Amino acid sequence: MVKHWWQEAVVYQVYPRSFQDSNGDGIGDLQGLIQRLDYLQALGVSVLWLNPIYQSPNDDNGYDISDYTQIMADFGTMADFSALLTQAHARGLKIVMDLVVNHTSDEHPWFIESRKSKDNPYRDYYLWRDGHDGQAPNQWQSFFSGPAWTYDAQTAQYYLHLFSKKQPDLNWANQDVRQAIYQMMRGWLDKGIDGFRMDVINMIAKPADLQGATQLPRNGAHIHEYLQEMNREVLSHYDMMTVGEMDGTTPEMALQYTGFDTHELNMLFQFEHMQVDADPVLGKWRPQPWSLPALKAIMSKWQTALDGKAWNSLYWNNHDQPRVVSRFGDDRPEYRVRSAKMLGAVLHFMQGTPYIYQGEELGMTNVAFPEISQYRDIETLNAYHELVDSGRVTPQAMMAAIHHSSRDNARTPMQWDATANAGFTSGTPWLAVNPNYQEINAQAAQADPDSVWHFYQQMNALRKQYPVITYGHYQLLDPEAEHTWCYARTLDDERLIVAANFTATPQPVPAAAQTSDRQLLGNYPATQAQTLRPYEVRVLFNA
Ligand code: TEU
Ligand code: CA
Repeated sequence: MVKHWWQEAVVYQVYPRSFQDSNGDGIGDLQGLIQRLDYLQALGVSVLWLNPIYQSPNDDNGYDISDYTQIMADFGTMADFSALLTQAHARGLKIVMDLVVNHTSDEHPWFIESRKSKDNPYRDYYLWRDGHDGQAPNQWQSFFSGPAWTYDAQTAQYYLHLFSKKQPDLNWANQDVRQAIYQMMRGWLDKGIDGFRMDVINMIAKPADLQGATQLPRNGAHIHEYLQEMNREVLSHYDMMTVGEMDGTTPEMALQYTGFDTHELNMLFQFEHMQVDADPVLGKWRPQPWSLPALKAIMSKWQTALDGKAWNSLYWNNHDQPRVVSRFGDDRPEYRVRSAKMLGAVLHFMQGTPYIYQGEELGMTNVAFPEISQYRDIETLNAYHELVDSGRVTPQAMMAAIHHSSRDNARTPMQWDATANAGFTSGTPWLAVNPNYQEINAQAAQADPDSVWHFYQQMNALRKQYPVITYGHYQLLDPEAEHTWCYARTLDDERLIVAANFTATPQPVPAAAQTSDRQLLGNYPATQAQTLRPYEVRVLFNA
């Protein structure tokens, strides 16, 4: 069996803007993160993935980079970054940076040059096309609402941007672009970072005939060529981990992108399970009820298809997604802690590397700000204006959808304690704190042995002790059951059974979990009783 350190890791995702402010300006920063490293070490995670911390005008909170070699002034300096790296490594924590190279900011020097003239040496760093009859080159709509092309009067051409118009797409067909990116990557790796999470990396390869294309570009013809080149020129020279963000990939594609012997990436984030509650047309802005058999089928398909050939990344939420306890669990006070633990266990006992998004270990919930003016996320604000101003969605329905789906659900500041602004800042936070911080916060959770925090800590500790948690084969045992999820993991003579109740009503214990196996972990006192209590999870072990 092939084994790598990143298969045995637990990754903790830090959204630096919302993690810890150290200087009272209301924005989280690197010194704040350094202050919290002991907390992360105590939780027992092994890798920190930081959302982008490079220089940026923050049209999309750092995903619009104007200088890849500088730290965003709001977050600190390069000296702060070096201190973070040293202090993290001293605690056994690796650092993974976000790599955003599908696009840059329109304020990046490359784009400032590129837009100057058609014969500028940087012109071909981006994707410029003529319009026809005063119209954009094609009908593509950006992910952040409105056309994916913006007209630039200076040279009378349009440039492509799959995201905001301040995020022009790079032209990966240009080998100078690729070499410049590889050089930048080497710079960070030589500084000592331990890996990259690669933003929308399966969108970098655009079709040769951009104008004629009808579908937004994903998994384009040259994508494997580019990733293999990147691997050859950069990745293979370092002891590092990579995870590609890849919406629109299937397990079959993952075998090529992340196969143990394909020399591309180590892991990818698939999105199929993030779509179980979306409308076919309006997507997340018209949330739909979701079904547990559908969720189980997706996760189980990935488990089975990759086993022995590639490696899953396991996540329930991140900075773009709603909080999992509000989405797949039950965030009412009586069930929040139980359902958050149940979801944690169901995810962490599957095969793959688990990713914890900041605050998930506290059971942090979605937020429901009453006014659109309280939101900061560009995707949310643009969608509100597009759908409400055109009359397609009522303001009430849109606010309800935002409360369910907005990216700001995940971005409210980390809840550290019950003092003003949850201990996140002494100033005014850039995005308001969730009003439930007096009850839900790290200090309270660390003081309570029954908290979600201690449960996550226990899972992290068990992973180090039982190889079956990392390497065991997965088998779904109750595909049809509507309210429970039961699966097995096996490795040599070791077997784990996980049985979970996804509802607030008692459910029969799935047949496979009716054993005398020892309970390794649970969110109720252990019992042989034949019912799973509300949101109960049992992890049973036999060797
Ligand atoms: O997200 C990619 C992406 O596809 C998002 O638009 C996603 O579909 C959406 O947020 C879910 O509603 C990545 C980053 O994670 C995101 O934060 C950035 O805004 C985006 O790329 C552009 O860089
Ligand atoms: Ca700050």
